[in-house]
Amino acid sequence: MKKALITGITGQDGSYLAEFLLDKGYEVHGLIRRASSFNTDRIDSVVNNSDNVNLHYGDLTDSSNLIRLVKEIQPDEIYNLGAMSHVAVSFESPEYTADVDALGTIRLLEAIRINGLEKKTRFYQASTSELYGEVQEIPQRETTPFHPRSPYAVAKMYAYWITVNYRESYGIYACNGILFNHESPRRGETFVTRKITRVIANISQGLEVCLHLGNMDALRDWGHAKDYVRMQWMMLQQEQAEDFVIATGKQISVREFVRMSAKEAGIELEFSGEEENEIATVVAVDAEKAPAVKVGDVIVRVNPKYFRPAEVETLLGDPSKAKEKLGWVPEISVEEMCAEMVASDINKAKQHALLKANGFDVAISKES
Ligand code: NDP
Ligand code: GDR
Repeated sequence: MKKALITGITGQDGSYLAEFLLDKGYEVHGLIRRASSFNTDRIDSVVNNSDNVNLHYGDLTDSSNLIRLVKEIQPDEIYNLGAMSHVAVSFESPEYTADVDALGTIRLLEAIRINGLEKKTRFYQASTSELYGEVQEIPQRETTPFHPRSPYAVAKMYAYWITVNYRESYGIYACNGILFNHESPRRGETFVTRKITRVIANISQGLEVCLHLGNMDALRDWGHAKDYVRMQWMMLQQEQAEDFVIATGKQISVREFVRMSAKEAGIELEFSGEEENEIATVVAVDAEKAPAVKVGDVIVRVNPKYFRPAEVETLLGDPSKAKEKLGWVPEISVEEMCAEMVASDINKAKQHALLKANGFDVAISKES
């Protein structure tokens, strides 16, 4: 039975990857952080239903912990998905972001080396399209130069190159998946797609009145996390370690994702105004689907507090290498993904609305 260690197992990708590896017959080990409240929601069902998942307390900032865990587990594969993964937050916490995202990667690679596992343990690094930042070429491929635009992306650039360096220096099977944005109903609530589907769902059920966003012109190449974790595993099953771009090859704007999500929830929107004054007004509504919404309601506004000190305006990946060498193609379209996310968030919003209607106190988190 192969053993895999996943950092970031409690996150979006970690939870899908754990399920995927268990299906493949792996013994899965996951690093979890001690928190003041439960932080294992995304993996509770898989942990409760399998004897092959083992959770270990630890942190990417704690070398001795990582060295000991790698020694005890002797993993065949390590997936380094753990990170302070929010680009906007990295401007608030740049040093911590570097510690976790950049140095955390070298700590893990050193744990492999210190334990003499260079020939046994394969290493996957969660690299990112944010490396391209101010894009130098459209679409972006493995050979496109990097120009990171945030403390997060700069930290991930160190992680990218140290992974390449340990492959070249010590012969470790170490590779980077340069993944473009990928989403799902399990996406963190403050990333833009999930914020949109969550707040639109709440608005449709009368729990919130307006969605406040930053730059709606931003263009992203959005795929589904389920498709992308499959590729993370595929990358570790080759003869030679190599880096791959994982993307859909299509892009849409944040505004288009808002329009698509609202339509899924039975709401037709018209956008007007520019930049900080842009709004979206309801022009038609399916009263059965969105009982709390009326024609003429303004349900989307721009709030400059969500603008970033430096923005990544456009990202579009070229996944040809992954297709040619690994036969990987994404199976879930952005439209299907959006529909799945809206349905999931409407389900949650309906539960909250029902509780509220029956006199229970329901606090809707405004953290965004
Ligand atoms: P999430 O934010 O959902 O998950 C991040 C995970 O990292 C969580 O399990 C979190 O734990 C854990 N973590 C955070 N800080 C530490 C730390 N100090 N020590 C140990 N673990 C820590 O991210 P995703 O699942 O979306 O992304 C997975 C990886 O892929 C990340 O590295 C991200 O940067 C990268 N990536 C993501 C893309 C995307 O579009 N989703 C695209 C490209 C790259 P906790 O639950 O306790 O907070
Ligand atoms: P990103 O994702 O920064 O690409 O990083 P995010 O969803 O946060 O932003 C995408 C784009 O939407 C714009 N935007 C907003 N973003 C957020 N979060 N909240 C808003 O209100 C809002 N309004 C507009 C942003 O400015 C941006 O242009 C994600 C993370 O998962 C990273 O870890 C990963 O490496 C990259 O994707 C690829």
